[in-house]
Amino acid sequence: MPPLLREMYSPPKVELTHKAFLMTQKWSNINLPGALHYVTGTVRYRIRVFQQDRCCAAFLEVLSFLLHDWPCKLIVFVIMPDHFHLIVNPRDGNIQGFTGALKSLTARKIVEITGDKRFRLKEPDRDGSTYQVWQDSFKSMPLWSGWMIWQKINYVHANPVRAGLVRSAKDYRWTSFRAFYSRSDEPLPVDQDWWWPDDLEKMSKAMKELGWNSAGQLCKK
Ligand code: NI
Repeated sequence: MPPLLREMYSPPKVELTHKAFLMTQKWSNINLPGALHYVTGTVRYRIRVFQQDRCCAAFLEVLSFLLHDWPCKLIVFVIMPDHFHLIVNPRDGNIQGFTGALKSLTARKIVEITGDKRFRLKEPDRDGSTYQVWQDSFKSMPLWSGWMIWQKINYVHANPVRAGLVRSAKDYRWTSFRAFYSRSDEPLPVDQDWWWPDDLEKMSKAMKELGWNSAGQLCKK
């Protein structure tokens, strides 16, 4: 193939972003201000508390309350029987803080609602709490390219279908599918605009600090 023609062929962008994507798995749980964050939380012992609609409703009530106090874009969400997934973009980039607040506020509610003794701790925690609802592990992954973001949006919305809970993603009650595609307010509205004005600036600064180039790859020095 003549060199010019070869150049005209589009570079393997997907492969590049895929590499970048694999990197984020290695580099997960980092705060990357200015990026969207994919967050997963799992209930301790995988107790299926969210089979109860009132627990799902309480979770979203707390999330909506938190979003008032903590400026954060909500892109998509799903509440599964024993875990949740969210894509969010907190204005201050503090994903660990935001998720921590969400988990501790929802934990209190879930203990109140279920009264499930399996959440009780044998001894009070260092912070004095007497129960634990969520698994300790914190799982978050920064997303910055369109490819990564759409891959995760589809993954989040496909959760209930893959788990065999519904035939079609739109039929699951505790997901942002209808809010996302039909701008429904039920069960909770999502943000159409995913970004804060200074996100790009923040993200390139953060990437530079991590030694990444704009494709999200580690620069060789
Ligand atoms: Ni899942």
